[in-house]
Amino acid sequence: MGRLAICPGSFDPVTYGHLDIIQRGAKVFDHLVVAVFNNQSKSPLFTVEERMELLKKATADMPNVSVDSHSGLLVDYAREKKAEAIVRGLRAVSDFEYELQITSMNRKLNEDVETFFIMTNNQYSFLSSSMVKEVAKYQANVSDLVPKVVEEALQKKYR
Ligand code: COD
Repeated sequence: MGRLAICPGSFDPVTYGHLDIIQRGAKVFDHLVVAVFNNQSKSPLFTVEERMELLKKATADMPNVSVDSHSGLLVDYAREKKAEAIVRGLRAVSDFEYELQITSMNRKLNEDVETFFIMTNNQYSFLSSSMVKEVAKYQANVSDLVPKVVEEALQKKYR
């Protein structure tokens, strides 16, 4: 079966920043499961099903990547999947404290799963789903920031 890692997130919607992390994570692990969670502190634009659909299309050319969702705790999901690692991306310093909190909590809940961080590609260091949504809402061009399927889905939402 090989080494399995989970790349968790809200992915509301998936951006080129996420895809960069997913692609690089998939090079290191035998299998990478991208798992969509509902982050309680964010009110989502896309449903979990819509977010999964967009992720599936955006990762269709990555053979060792699959897409799933879970509504409970990340560490329980990791245990269930027998994952060895959680993969997260780091952008600016501002991400650090948040990630440190999540990682510390997750480690307290499940000592067996290790979290790995991948530094953002400079090109995407200021890219976030919330900024993409903000910009798309005012009909600005987001084609450099998200795949075509996501661009179209955003246009539909904000029409
Ligand atoms: N460049 C590099 N990395 C990026 C970029 C970019 N431009 N944009 C995003 N990323 C990274 C993020 O740093 C993150 O690692 C990943 O991509 C996903 O990002 P988001 O914003 O979609 O995901 P989050 O931060 O909302 O995900 C939060 C979780 C869903 C992981 C969290 O809420 C969670 O674990 N929920 C389940 C409940 C739980 O277990 N809670 C206890 C832990 S606190």
